[in-house]
Amino acid sequence: PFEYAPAPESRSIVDLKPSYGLFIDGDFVDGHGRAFKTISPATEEVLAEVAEADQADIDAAVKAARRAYTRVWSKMPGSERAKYLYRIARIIQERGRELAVLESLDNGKPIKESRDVDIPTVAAHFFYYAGWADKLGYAGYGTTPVGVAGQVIPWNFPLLMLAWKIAPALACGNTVVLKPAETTPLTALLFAEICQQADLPPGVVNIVTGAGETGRALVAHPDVDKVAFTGSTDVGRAIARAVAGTDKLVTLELGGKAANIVFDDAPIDQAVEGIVDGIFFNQGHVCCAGSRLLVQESIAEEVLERLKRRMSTLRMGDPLDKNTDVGAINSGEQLQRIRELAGVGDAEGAERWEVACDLPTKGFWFPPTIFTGVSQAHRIAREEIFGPVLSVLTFRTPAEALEKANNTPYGLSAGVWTDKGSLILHMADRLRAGVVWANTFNKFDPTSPFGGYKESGYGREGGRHGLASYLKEVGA
Ligand code: TXE
Repeated sequence: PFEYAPAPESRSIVDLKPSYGLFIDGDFVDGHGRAFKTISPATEEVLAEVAEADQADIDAAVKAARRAYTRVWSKMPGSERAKYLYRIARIIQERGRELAVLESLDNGKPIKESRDVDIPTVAAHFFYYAGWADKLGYAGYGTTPVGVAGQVIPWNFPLLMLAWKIAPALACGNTVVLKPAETTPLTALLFAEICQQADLPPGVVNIVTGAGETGRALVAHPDVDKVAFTGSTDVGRAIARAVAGTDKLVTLELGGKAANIVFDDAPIDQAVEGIVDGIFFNQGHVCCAGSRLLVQESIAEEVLERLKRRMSTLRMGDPLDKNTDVGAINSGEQLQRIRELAGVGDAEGAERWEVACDLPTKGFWFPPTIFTGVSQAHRIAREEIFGPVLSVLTFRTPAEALEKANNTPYGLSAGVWTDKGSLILHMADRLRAGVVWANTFNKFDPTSPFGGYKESGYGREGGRHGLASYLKEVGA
């Protein structure tokens, strides 16, 4: 049976306080809303109590951000801003283990992912955008920052989504008010401490915790010039409606239903690794997850057999155990959503196969699962499950693969596995997805833009293109 064995030696490097305030104007202050608890999804243990920002708190945070923008940050030479960003990047590296443990505790993701993927990529974003801060005249997007950015992020990559939002905003001379997701506020609050440690001028970064109401107040605030959101398509739509008719700039990074397309000449073992990584990395809580496997009919049986064998070796359990491959589902609500959609898969006649393992009685868990016999009409082939659930479809020709891959309201990412370079180019040209990976999946780099087509949102984050979201034409 599954035994949950805490790893006290890792846990002890995190200095958890019983309660946390809001980070406004360089200081931690009490919130006026009702404090809420954040728990470890692996054990349901309460980690800390966190303040909720109400309208008055949002007003104070936006005011502080405006003051810092006008008086300090936008006036500072880019080379000076760069120094702060480099300093933040270095502190993130120095405190990397602490950040990784806190991320895994609050989010439920395996420590080897937070330690080896999330935190290094967070640091890389600050290093990368620090390098842009004094070169923006060359970016080709005009040279003026936008002003105060209101940023709302989700719980799947709490610190990485923060870095995607804050690093480019600050490099360009904007100030920010950021709201982390209500289930994962702790690393954003530790980041606030890091801003203090880096002597970042007060008000340049403000962190307001709370749920949807807090987010709604932030994006609607009249003195917020730019809204950046990552989260569900429904909330993205609500935000687009809320800012319609204002002159706020908006970028939205929403859901996905990516196709991972495997042709019969693909290196199969490599493809199987990519399929596993594509859907089980971060428990499938990934907007660009390869949640639809499109496999060429002639090799489908062999791929599925090898895939099941490989899935059986995945270790699920304590997020702080370094051997864990699959951690906990982030919340009870998300677990419920995954269960419901998987149940719809059963009801619609798809065949479920899951890794046999005893699930712990505490915490939120869902085993790595695949559905075969899936047709395009099935809801599990169309809707984002945002969990460790793969829907398998087959195809015969590249044209059929393209038709199926593009048959989705989303368009965030796709993967192509083949030995033929010409086929990769052919597919990449025709896939309606912001990112197309070839013979790999889920690779992120600060130099590369990321963003969606269709209902996956608009605007790009990362790379030179990510600067466009935080700069405007002079005089505009
Ligand atoms: O998202 P929400 P949830 C998808 C995924 C998941 C589903 C629901 O399919 O199952 O969304 O997740 C804040 N105005 N993705 O409910 O509600 C909220 O507090 C302003 C894909 O967690 O969109 C949080 O900080 N903000 C996705 C953030 O929005 C509001 C990542 C995201 O929460 C708000 C997450 C409002 N009216 C979920 N309502 C991706 N693209 O990676 C909520 N929020």
